[in-house]
Amino acid sequence: MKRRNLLVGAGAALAAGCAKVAESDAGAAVLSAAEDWHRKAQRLFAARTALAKEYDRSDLSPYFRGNGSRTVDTDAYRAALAEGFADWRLEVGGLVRHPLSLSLENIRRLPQRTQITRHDCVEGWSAIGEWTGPQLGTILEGAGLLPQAKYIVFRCADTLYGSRYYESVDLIDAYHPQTIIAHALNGEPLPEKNGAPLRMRIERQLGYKHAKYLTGIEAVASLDEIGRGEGGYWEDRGYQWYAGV
Ligand SMILES: Nc1nc2c(c(=O)[nH]1)N[C@H]1C(S)=C(S)[C@@H](COP(=O)(O)O)O[C@H]1N2
Ligand SMILES: [Mo]
Repeated sequence: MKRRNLLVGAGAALAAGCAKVAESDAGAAVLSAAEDWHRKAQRLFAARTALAKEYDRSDLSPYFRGNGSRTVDTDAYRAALAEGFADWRLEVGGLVRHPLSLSLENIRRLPQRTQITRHDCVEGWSAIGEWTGPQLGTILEGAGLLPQAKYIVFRCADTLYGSRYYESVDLIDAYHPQTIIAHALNGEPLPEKNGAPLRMRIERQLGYKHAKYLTGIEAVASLDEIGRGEGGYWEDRGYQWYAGV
């Protein structure tokens, strides 16, 4: 009761204050600018959290091509592939309370999401595939992000023209419900060319954001010190960091 009275009192004082500010032209301008900003922020947030279109099984592309790296050219990867990735680990670290080291079995036992989406590559081709895996959000919850964490970096096993592939997203995309760590394509374990054993699906963005051959997930406060500092392999070579589709 006391608390409520306090709140009502504060609200009334605030309303009175606002009415006074609004009396002056400058005050009214500030208030309407604030409302405008709030409306724009709201619209932007709604746009960023909206779901990508999901398709039916009848829409599946008969063949989902492999692009960029189609394998990892190391003896360790060939050995891992031969033994069905029994020892593959996904390391989750950086600005987290509880660093994790997850096996494929751990990842398959988490709650799963399956989604049929269209992949769009900047090179001008698209393909529709069905992806299955846990939401990245579930794993981040388990690891416990520290308040300083602003971006999630995806580490990959492959090198392209001599540099390690990597990618990153902000926390809106990290917690987007369709952002999953896929271990299956069209109901089968992920093929080698499509990033076996694990690859990201970042459904609101272009193909190059979807890191394949995933080995690590790292929470960071800044992207400046990673790679050449632009947030991803292709971003370091001039592509947009935010590649919305
Ligand atoms: N590790 C890694 N991830 C990668 C790439 C790559 O070369 N290496 N290529 C990217 C690009 S440009 C696209 S279009 C998609 C291709 O995914 P796909 O091979 O399953 O078609 O993976 C993206 N993720
Ligand atoms: Mo691409």
